[in-house]
Amino acid sequence: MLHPQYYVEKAKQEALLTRKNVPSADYNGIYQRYKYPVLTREMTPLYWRYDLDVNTNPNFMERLGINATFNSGAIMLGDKYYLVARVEGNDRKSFFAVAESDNGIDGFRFWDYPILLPDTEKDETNVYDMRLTQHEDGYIYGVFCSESKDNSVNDLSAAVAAAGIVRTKDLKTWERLPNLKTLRSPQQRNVVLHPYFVNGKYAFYTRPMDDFIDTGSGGGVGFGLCDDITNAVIDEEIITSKRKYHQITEAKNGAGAVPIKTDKGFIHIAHGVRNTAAGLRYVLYAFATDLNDPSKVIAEPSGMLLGPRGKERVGDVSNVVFTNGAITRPDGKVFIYYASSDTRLHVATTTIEKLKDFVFNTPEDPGRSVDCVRQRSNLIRKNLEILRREGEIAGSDE
Ligand code: M1P
Repeated sequence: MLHPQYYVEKAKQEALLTRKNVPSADYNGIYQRYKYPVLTREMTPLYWRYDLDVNTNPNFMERLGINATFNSGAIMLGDKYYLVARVEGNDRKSFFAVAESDNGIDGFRFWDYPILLPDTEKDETNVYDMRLTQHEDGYIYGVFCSESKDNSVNDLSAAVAAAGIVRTKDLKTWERLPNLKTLRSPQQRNVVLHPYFVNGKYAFYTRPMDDFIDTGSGGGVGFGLCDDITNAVIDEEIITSKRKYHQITEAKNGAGAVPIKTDKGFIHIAHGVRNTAAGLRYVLYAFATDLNDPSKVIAEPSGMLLGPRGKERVGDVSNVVFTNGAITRPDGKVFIYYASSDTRLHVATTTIEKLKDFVFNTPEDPGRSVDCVRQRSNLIRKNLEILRREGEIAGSDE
């Protein structure tokens, strides 16, 4: 016999899991946001949270609550869409869990069990933000943040972030490899494995950091090569997409989704962070790197690609959007999975053609207000001429 409340909660959850997602009313021509999140904590199975035994849980209480489902790696295998989500328990520890959908915009259901990573890093306390790379060597790699307490200083909150590496062929059996070593950077987060060999080596986008939160002298998104992924060591990182004063990357930035290959270059969807009186504000931005030299930025459109809007602004860590996964379908449609405020996961859809148009045809940030006004005035002048010509407005120029 099950507790009567089980059936109430089950019905509520089933309504949520079977709800059709619909495009939101927002328009920008670049991507289509969707109205409902694709993953929320309420979508995690009841049997992850409740003890269903009426003898040991007569009040039908959540015993192991789930606080959030967010920053997901994403991959398409066959005709199914898979997310490897960051799931955070009420105990603040994150773990990974696979959710599967037939269409990528709704109907995501978690597999029965979360991923139990091989326990090879004994000091590791927390894991999060897995990027899934389908590498040309035949493996699917998961690169994630592996966080441990920093015992070298007398500070209870001090932590060390490193890049953990696992690999799989089916998202079910995971082989853990040693954490990435970057000889010149004491900490790493937001590390992404490039899907192709570069000069015969494995190539990683890194994020050199002096400290757990502050990137300090780290100049932006790094890039480094390593010979052997089973013992990955990078001795030199060069900076690709740079942090810039008074731009959206001023405080820090980090690689996000695995770069998307196009005929004009690799398109990257990353995050940029600025500091405000209300704390850090995270937005998504895009840039492109060269097909032959994926460390070289060849286009960087001005400003953000996607920022927190409406309800997305509020959550456990408010004013944040963050991505670590996108799926490119064979037909060129792109699904960008982004989390809002470290609380729930959303999808925005676009195409390779639109991303190319955005990245290569949007002007760069000129860096100063006066130049931004000139840039915008040129656009306005051109548009007013068009509107006059089309009879939308009357009068002559000036
Ligand atoms: O809280 C916002 C994000 O903060 C971190 O990103 P970064 O290393 O760039 O500061 C990550 O912990 C990420 O998970 C989180 O969403």
